[in-house]
Amino acid sequence: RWDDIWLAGLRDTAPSTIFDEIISGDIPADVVREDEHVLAFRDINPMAPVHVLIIPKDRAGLTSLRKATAEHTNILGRMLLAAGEIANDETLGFGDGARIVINDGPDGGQEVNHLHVHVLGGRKMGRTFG
Ligand code: DGP
Repeated sequence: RWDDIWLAGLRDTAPSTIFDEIISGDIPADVVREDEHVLAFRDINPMAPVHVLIIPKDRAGLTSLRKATAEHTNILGRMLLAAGEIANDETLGFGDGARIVINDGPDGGQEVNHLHVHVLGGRKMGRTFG
């Protein structure tokens, strides 16, 4: 059907990743928040006292931010709003600030091909981006 073809076109055919297994519950994760659209959980290899990853539950085309289109405006907004709220919640009692990062593509330091926003906090961040 036409809408199946349309939806297929929006979908990313890249192989599934470990994050799909976290979404399905096959691999456990320390979940910070979950709703219909986004899942947030603690990074297994934290780079700061607070290190949370926010991912879209439906990857639909979003292995990487560079693949995003206007179709993804809603989920991108939800992810950034969640990032701000989680940064506030998780850094209560620490200073004033957090770092919100998206690594994009191999040369951007992205290792898992499922769009994710890093929320880092609980320590003062340096100015270097590696
Ligand atoms: P990036 O390099 O931006 O693709 O970040 C991927 C992050 O995902 C990295 O900081 C480690 C984290 N990570 C990888 N595998 C797992 C996992 O199985 N569980 C959790 N909680 N985090 C993971």
